[in-house]
Amino acid sequence: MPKNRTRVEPFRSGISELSVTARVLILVEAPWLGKHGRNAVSKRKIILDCDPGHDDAVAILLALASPEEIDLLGITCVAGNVPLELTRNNALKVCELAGHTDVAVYSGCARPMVRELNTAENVHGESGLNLPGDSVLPEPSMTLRSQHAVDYIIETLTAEDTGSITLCPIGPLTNIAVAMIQAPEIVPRIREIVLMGGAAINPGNVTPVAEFNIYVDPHAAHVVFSSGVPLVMMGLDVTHQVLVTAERIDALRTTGGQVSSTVADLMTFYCRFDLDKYRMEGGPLHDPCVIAYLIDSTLFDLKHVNVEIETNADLTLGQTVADWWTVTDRTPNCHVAHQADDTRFFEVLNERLARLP
Ligand SMILES: [Ca+2]
Repeated sequence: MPKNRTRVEPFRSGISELSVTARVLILVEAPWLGKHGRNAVSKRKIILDCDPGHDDAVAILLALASPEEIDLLGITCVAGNVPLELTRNNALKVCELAGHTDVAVYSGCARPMVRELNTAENVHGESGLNLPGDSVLPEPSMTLRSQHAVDYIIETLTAEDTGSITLCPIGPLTNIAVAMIQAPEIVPRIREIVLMGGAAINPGNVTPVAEFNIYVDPHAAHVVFSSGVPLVMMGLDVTHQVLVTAERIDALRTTGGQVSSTVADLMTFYCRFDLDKYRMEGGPLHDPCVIAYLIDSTLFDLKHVNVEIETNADLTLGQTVADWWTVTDRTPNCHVAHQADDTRFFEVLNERLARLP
């Protein structure tokens, strides 16, 4: 086994020796098993914190299509790919597209903690969710909940059992960090944070070393990465392995219903940027990696390392500095995904999206 594959393999080989009954008992009863051994069988209560965004839209749809593994308590929106007024409206549009008009959607922070907001209309279009020809999805009839996203996150973590809620940020980390600052008592109540952001061994995508979500609010990222909460990082290391090629867009269009077809259209718009700018064979489907990991953690290989956020230096602002080879004595704080099974990822995605209308 390669040295850098540190996901709980020793344990898995251990349970393979046991009877089926014993394995079932362990999976159901044993809290010491740890989250990585349980992901495939335990349903997670999650709050999805997002800035839609094409890949955010796919992540929302994938979560809504996966009720066996994911209990989506609420969607919280933050400024990121486009300003907050657009990200929150796009979240409503996506829920409505899926026919899930009962989802609770909350509006959060309109700007990063310290820096001015940087947006990405060059990738996502002026609306944040443009379709080919710069058309957009219909305006939603759903409305936002009146509570602020940060208050919702705090209230939910306080009300639910300790260790029962997984936070899934797929935009800048502002809402999560502000919640941690406003109510530090929630921090030990969080089961885990599975986030899209950063790059451990890959180059950056907005600066030579920084990934967009972390770069937009590096101070918030610092709060989260130094919080002590168990972290799983789906960064560019894996998202650049999960590429929406023309063939995969065709597969979406032909296997599912209206939602899959609309996702194919969204991806057609989205991919043009990466094809032009990075000469990739397809657009990286960043945010859905978070949800795919919750559905089936074996889609990814992870390594437990120390990751800290650069907040001071101009040249490397927002870099996720990962101690990949343990050259420091810093304590590992983050499971970094570094290998994705892209073929199986798209099989899961297609199958799930086809469940929607
Ligand atoms: Ca996002």
